[in-house]
Amino acid sequence: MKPPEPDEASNGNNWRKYFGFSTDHKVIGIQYLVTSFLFYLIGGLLAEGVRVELATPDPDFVDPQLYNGLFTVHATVMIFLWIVPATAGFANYVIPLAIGAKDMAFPRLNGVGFWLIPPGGILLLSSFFVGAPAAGWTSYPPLSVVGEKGGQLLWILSVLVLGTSSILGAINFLSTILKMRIREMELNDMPLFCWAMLAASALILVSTPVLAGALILLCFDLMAGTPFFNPMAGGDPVVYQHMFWFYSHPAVYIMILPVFGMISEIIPVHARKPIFGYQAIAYSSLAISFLGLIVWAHHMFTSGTPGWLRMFFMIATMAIAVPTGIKVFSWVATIWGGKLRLNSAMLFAIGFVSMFLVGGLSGVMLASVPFDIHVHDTYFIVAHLHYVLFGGSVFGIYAGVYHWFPKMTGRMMNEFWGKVHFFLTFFGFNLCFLPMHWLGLQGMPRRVAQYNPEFATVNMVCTVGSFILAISTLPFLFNAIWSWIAGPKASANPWRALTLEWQTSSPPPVENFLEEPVLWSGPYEYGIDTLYDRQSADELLAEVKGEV
Ligand code: HEM
Ligand SMILES: [Cu+2]
Repeated sequence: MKPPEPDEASNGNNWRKYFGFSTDHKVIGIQYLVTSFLFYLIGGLLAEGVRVELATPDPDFVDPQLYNGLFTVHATVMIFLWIVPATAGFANYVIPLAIGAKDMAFPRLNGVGFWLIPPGGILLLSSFFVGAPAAGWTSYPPLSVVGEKGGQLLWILSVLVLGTSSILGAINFLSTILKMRIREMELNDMPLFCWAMLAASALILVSTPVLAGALILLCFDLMAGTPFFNPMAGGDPVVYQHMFWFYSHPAVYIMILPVFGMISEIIPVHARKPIFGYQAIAYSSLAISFLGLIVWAHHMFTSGTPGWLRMFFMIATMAIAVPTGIKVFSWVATIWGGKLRLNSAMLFAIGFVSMFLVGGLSGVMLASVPFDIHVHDTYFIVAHLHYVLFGGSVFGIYAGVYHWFPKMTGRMMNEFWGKVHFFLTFFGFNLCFLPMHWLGLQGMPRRVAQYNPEFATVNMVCTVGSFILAISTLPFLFNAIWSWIAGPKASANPWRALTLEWQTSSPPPVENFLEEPVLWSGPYEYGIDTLYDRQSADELLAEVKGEV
């Protein structure tokens, strides 16, 4: 049988369904992606506010209190309203298709998970009207319980709502991946994205409730004057730090593991080679997830943590470099000698590997106690975290958009503008964040609106870089909107990929597959039979379905 025509497949495909409560994982996936991208634009505007302030050494653009609000809300938006929901969007869209399922295990819960995001975002942003939270995205007491109450309360409520959404998503991903695969697909036949989401979801389930606990106690301290964390009333702020980082260190893996998974899907397809070290990549996700739970106090080397404990956390942190290095090595080995298509998806994937590597290396430096004490709370930290979160997660998310856009919309994106987007982003990102390493080593403190004039020139360079970054978003935005409306039609399998989402039409029909998908090969057996590799997408599909 012919694969279904996209039009017939996307029956009832009107734009209104994206604005209502849906139980279709594909609609929900796109809802997550579009919503989180809108929040990314807002978080980016706030970041530009921060960078304009820092363009000159004096606190002259906004008042310092508002500056604190800008970087606090910027960071909170980027983490809880952009990266976490954007990766949930990809997982939602891709995973049921890639395991041959009709939908997620709990479709209604899935809809609820998404619909918690907009109210969470509105709560957070409305804090600007009542005195924005100003204690940083970490909200350490006592700072967070002695300032303006309204904004801080909204911050706590918002993060609680967004954390709940993330937990609901995790329950769904675990159940879907473990229970909904087509019969022939064993765990070791799963696409690596599924392994990564297993590991990330387990982390979410174990760590997010601890954050919720910490925030509820913080809320009591703030509103009712209880003394859990407030030292002025006899509480212990270090306990808050432990509880906060017990979530927030794993959070960096919650943000990066899904992207690791996406990159493991994208690289072999566009390098036309089998993935190097399937099992090593799969199990290293689990190892990262386990180790990620026992390193949180590397954020607290300067919080009076005893020496022997610092030693433990230093060694455990450095150990994470092993499973992470295994992944980086495997991606490079997959690219090595491949028949590369340097399209936008692949460029962003390679950009991801190289930029994440820089962030990973500065991470290993920070794991070392003496070095961390030296650069604690300086711009070195800001440089490090942006190489991981932006050079890592954001580059990976863009790679994912270019790769799965044809599947999601039935249209191809424009390659020329995709490349313009990549090179502007790559250049702007490095111009903005690379010099911050040096600023940090020279001692420029983070989270302060005013700085020593000797840093003025370098800060101006960072600010110019941030403008280029902001501009780099425009070609992407126009490309995505224009291609969605009027891009060339995409076939079912434009990249000639082997995972199951490419066996159905683009976009897929309501229940994903008109006939049971066939597990025709392992997920990454590219380039093994060269004749097979030269076939067109339709020939391939026909052959698989036994029609030649
Ligand atoms: C996805 C993208 C981004 C993420 C996930 C992100 C995340 C963060 C986080 C978590 C912080 C908090 C650091 C702290 O603990 O104080 C932060 C601070 C900051 N971000 Fe971003 N950011 C992103 C994009 C950007 C962009 C595009 C810019 C510049 C245009 C930017 C500029 C800054 C600056 C300057 C600070 C430091 C504020 C300060 O400590 O004084 N960020 N960001
Ligand atoms: Cu950490």
